[in-house]
Amino acid sequence: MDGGLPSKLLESLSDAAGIVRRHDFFHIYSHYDADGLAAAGIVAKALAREGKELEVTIFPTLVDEFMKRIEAADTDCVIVTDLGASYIGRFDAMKSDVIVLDHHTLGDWAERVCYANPHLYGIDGMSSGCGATMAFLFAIALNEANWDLSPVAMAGIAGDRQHLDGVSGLNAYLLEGAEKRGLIEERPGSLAPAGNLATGLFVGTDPYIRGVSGSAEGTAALLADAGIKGEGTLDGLTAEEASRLSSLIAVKLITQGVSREKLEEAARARYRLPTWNTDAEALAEIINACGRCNAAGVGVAAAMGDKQCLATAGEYDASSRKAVVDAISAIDADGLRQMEHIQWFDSSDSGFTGVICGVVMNYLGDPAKPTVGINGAEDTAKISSRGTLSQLGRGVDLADALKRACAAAGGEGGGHRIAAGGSVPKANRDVFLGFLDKIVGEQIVARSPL
Ligand SMILES: [Mn+2]
Repeated sequence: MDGGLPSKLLESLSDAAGIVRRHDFFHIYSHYDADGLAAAGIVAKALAREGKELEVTIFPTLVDEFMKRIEAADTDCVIVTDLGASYIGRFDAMKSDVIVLDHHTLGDWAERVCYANPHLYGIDGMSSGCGATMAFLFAIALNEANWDLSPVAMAGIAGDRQHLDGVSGLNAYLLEGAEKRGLIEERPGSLAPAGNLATGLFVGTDPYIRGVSGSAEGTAALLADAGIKGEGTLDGLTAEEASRLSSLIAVKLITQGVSREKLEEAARARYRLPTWNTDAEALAEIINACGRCNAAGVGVAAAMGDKQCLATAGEYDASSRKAVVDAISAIDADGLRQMEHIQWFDSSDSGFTGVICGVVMNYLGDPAKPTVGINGAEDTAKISSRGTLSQLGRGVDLADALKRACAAAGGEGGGHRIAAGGSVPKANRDVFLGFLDKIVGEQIVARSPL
């Protein structure tokens, strides 16, 4: 590996490779989103290539109950990806060798654990290095031949939305090396969806186009307005057709109040993965669908390149995309509740809370307030929240707000400043919302000039 990476990171990665060589069996723990499943797939593939045996366990988030399971498992070596930053002290106290490859906000410093996290080197783990990036860097430290896993890591990057503002930091190191090897190709962006246009517009939610997304009539009308007939794909359009379609979508998004910042982001560059015959966002989508459909194992196997699991993952994706677009249309109709500093919706019937939360924040909600989704289908309500960069600029920190509001309501929470989650007893939902509204209000006041 060259000198493009921080020396402290290189040191940890080489320690990790050393630890791997000392053991034959590994237990990998990871997170159930696209980034976490991609990270687990990358580590599993790299270990399998070394002839190692392994087991993978996926958690929706790392909470005390799951931490106790990791502590109780009798394994010589534990590898934790896309999780763990807030439990470093507990990992340190374990008898097994532990490798943590995370990118979440720092908690304790590691004394004994082999720990790699972009934040440790002054690199922003929210934008410039994700769980899959760290897993990939670990994989190439183990063996340079693992560069072919970079497309999976790019899917993890896309899954954690770290490509939106241009690829930077550790992700740029990955992209540059992968482009050189012909494994990832950057393509110019468009507001029109990849693949079949009619299907993509109908089930697409990024961007969510009011009156088009989720509506067969709306989709047909938009394509007719753009003068596009039949089963077109973006690649098959003339330059004039493509630009007419993109402009019509832009007008609709501006009319529904989408910010210029968001519009530019929606027309972001795409990353084609030739060895996977898809693009990074599409691969992230189908891996993510597995986590959401309680089939995390399929997601890990798909990330490892298993053809049959990739096909199954594609089916999960198609059905979940329809459910998501329907749920968002319902929230758009009258499902978004406004509080003073936050806005929230109930997703107990639909699930998909995190995904919906992102779409509502970006395309439908009040851009000034963080969006919160609450799934109260079970006794423990699961919470997702999303903010925007401009909210962060005004002092909003959802990692801190969720951590404190969940704790105050008898639960646990945390994550990133711009996107955080947690859980509370369902009966305490309104208590939680009250605390969260107050905390976010205080964060904004604390930042405001006197
Ligand atoms: Mn992640």
